[in-house]
Amino acid sequence: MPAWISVGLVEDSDQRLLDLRNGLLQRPAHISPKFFYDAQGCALYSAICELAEYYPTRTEAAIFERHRDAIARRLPRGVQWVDLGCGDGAKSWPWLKPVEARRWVGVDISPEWLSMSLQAGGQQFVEVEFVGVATDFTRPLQLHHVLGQRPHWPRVFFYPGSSIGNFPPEQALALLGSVREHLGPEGRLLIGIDGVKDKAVLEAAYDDALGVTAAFNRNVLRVVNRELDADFDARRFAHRAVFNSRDSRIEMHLVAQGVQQVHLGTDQRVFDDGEAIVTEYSYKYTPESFAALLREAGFGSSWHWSDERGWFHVFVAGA
Ligand code: AVJ
Repeated sequence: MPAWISVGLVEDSDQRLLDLRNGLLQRPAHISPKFFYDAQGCALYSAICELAEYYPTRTEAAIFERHRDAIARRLPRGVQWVDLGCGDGAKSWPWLKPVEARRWVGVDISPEWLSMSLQAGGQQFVEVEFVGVATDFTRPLQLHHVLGQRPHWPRVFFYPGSSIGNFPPEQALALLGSVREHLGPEGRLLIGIDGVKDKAVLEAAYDDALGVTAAFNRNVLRVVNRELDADFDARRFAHRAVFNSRDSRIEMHLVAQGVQQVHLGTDQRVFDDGEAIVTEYSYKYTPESFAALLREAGFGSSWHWSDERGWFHVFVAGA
């Protein structure tokens, strides 16, 4: 039976809702991308990963497939494999044998995803210890206690999918620094990074022909309605995705189609016609800019692998 460890609810739910409400009252209004991922949002994100235009997931998978042995040679053996934002855990499984994993530590904001992945992994890898930590890593990681339970098992932090792109450089640096502090002797970070590329390719990936990403974006308004007792009309907000090359990020917006008065519980907010709510930034790096960020976060060594087109980069970093 997999152990279930829940490290408190690291973010208390009152604060979470206050932040959500305040973000919507500010100008410009914004919603943290962590609110995308209710059950409907997770399903839509899975559909995004199948889209022809959305290349990151399959490009990263191809790099992993092709270079698994070379990458694994840069990782220790007998490890605690820490999957940050594990989701269903599927991206982890092919790595557990090559690194002779003794323990899998799934970290995710969603307890539902965690219990799914613990179940799935526990059945497939009977010799491996399975632990789940329900937390939100928009704040510093607090895994010293859990990882310290197995003091001699080296740690590999796995952060695939270019999810770090959701954080502005400042916060990305803080998260990387926090991972760096958890590494211990021989520890490594294995991370996937989406590359800077042609603007048209980037924008198509975030504004696909079938409108799946638009649905994913607008779904967040249903989440807000539920969480804040609000009355957004999702049909009256349009999806927009633009690449801001100065800041090297995709920006996703929801743009009001006509003036709209929205109740947020007991508050009210009027959106002008054409006013945008910022729902997500997705930062893109070059191999050089990401290597520099790793150095700044205190990593002394790094290696990387890319696909032929140079669209996506996989890094291993160590102390
Ligand atoms: C899950 C953060 C990696 O930024 O590409 C996909 C989320 N948003 N399409 C990304 C997302 C719109 C995705 N990450």
